[in-house]
Amino acid sequence: MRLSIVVPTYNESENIIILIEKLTNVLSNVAFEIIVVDDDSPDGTALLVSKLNRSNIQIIVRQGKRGLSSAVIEGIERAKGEYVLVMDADLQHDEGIVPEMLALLEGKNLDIVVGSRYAHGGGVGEFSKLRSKVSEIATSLANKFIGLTINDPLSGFFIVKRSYVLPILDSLSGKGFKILLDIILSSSGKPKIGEVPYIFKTRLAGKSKLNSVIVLEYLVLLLEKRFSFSVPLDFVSYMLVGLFGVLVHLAVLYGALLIFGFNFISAQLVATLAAMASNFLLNNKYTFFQSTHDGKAFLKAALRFYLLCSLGLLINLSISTNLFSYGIPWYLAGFLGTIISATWNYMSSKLVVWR
Ligand SMILES: Nc1nc2c(ncn2[C@@H]2O[C@H](COP(=O)(O)OP(=O)(O)O)[C@@H](O)[C@H]2O)c(=O)[nH]1
Ligand SMILES: [Mg+2]
Repeated sequence: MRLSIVVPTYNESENIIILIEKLTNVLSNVAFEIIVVDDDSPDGTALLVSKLNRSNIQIIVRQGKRGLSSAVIEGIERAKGEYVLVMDADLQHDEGIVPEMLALLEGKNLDIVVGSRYAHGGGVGEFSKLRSKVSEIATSLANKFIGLTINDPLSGFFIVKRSYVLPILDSLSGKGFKILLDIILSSSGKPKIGEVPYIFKTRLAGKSKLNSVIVLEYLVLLLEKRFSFSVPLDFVSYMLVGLFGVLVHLAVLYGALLIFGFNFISAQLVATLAAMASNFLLNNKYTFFQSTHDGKAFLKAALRFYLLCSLGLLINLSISTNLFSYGIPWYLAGFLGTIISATWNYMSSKLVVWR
């Protein structure tokens, strides 16, 4: 088979069938298969595809929303074609250029051909100002940081030779949205890359799953690849949220003491509760966005979070006061107590609150 098409989906029931029809039309001369990798979308995307009952369409259903890059990797593992095309389900990528991409790849014997929004003749359609800016900065960062010279290293629309990507599948980070960059950065040599311009279309149905966490994911990916280390992204996010919590704490402490005239211990108590609230809300929205709680579960989760963090506070107090009483200097005792309780909070949040 010449081409395997990997399509990651999350709640794309309004788009996926249209995409399959469009691909089938445009690829009438190509032997291809489609591999849909769905994270058990609540809107029934997977069921819809399996009802088509076509022999050249496979569907992988994974439990829980596990992320775009890792979905693409699972799809590539399953692919049998000589080339693998990765594209979104939401019709924003122009299937019309696929034959041209394939011809370029075969004609020039390249490793990767990218559908490019930023090559001459391409465009981003109706991106919001903010998103254009973020996309522009992220692109130039990738080029500077890594020494790439392609116009759109963050594209989610590309063809790669399967024999090129197979040996590096295990070294991919699998985090976030930036699978192409991940592939390029994980190769040992420089891949031979071509680009075909296209205009990124506006999403007509369904919602974008992009949120601000991906900016953080992106930076972590760059750092990881540049310096070859690995940190769990949610840990970085948790600690940033915690630092912000300290600011909230100090601000509320200030207000309670100096504006509302509380005594110190009540002011400190109110500030602690406020910081925990801020930590809970931000972690719920960003750090653990893949298992966010809302509705009834929200209150239950908040209660658990408060209990576990209070326990963290007790651990902090008992460790630091003990260390201090053994003659360890105050800053070291305070620091160690804080680190240990922060780790406790992180582990218990991850394992209990946002399991
Ligand atoms: N399997 C899977 N697919 C995802 C996930 N997040 C996004 N997608 C799919 O990845 C593609 C790109 O996502 P989209 O939200 O449109 O990103 P945007 O175009 O950058 O706004 C779409 O086909 C989504 O359905 C995920 O967590 N798991
Ligand atoms: Mg999209």
